Amino acid sequence: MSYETILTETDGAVTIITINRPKALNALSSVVLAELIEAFAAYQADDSQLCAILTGSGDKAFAAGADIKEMSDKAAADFYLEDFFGDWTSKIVKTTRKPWIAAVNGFALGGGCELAMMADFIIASDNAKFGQPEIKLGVAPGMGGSQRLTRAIGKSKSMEMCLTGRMMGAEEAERSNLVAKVVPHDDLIAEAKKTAATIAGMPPMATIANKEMVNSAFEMTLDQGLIVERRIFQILTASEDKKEGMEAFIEKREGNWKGR
Ligand code: CO8
Repeated sequence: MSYETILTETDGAVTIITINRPKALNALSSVVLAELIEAFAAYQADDSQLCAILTGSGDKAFAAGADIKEMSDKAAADFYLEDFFGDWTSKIVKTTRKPWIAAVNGFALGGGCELAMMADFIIASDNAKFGQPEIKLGVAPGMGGSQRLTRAIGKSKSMEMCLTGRMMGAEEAERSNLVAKVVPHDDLIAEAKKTAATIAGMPPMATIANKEMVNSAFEMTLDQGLIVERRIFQILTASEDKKEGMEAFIEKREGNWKGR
């Protein structure tokens, strides 16, 4: 499959999707969104692919936000009637049940920060910079920044970030629980691939189940979430991979996963 604004490749069971508009600092246009929807659907549909990485091309940016040039002349009615950028959550986050990692290689601003936060977790290079600078454009986050950033780093820091539009460096982002880990810039993709390969080596059904459980913590009360967790655990005990995993442990060998 060939795309205009993204690149896709596979490395074993790991899919790598790269936003490829380096001259525009990988700004997120409607075309990028449409192509990412296709690429994530292809990843989800391919049983040989078990973890994905999303990154940006070039050394400077993961994505410097939604494409300001595309938005500048658009009327409010068009944003509303098209439900502009309404598909990120419904057609990527909700439909990608398999895991994916954002490998943030530079600026992740506005929609870029919001896109990184849609991933299951973020690995950042030491030159990554996160921010929600929309206020400086007379607007505000529109792809989940006010919600996901606040859940990730708490009200005080999120409010300060949104109200000042300042950027947060990688070290602060790790300290604030926005990112899972920070690695040297030149090692980013290798480290992300290593982590993705570890995940891809896990029993695939258990991987989806673990993701579903953690995500339910954001949607439910503690009591509801604990029930979801227990029920999914109980369902997994009926899987062939549970039998294999426990036998493999006892026999001191690696598991040979069936994915069911
Ligand atoms: N959109 C379009 N083009 C961009 C964007 C962007 N977000 N960011 C950078 N570019 C382009 C620049 O225009 C420039 O292009 P050209 O060479 O043709 O002039 C090229 O990328 C390089 O950028 P700079 O020369 O500015 O590079 P610098 O190193 O000087 O600065 C910065 C880098 C600090 C990242 C700077 O480019 C910048 O501030 N960019 C904009 C960041 C921003 O404001 N992002 C938020 C955008 S709004 C948003 O994301 C809203 C999301 C929600 C929408 C949902 C609607 C419902």
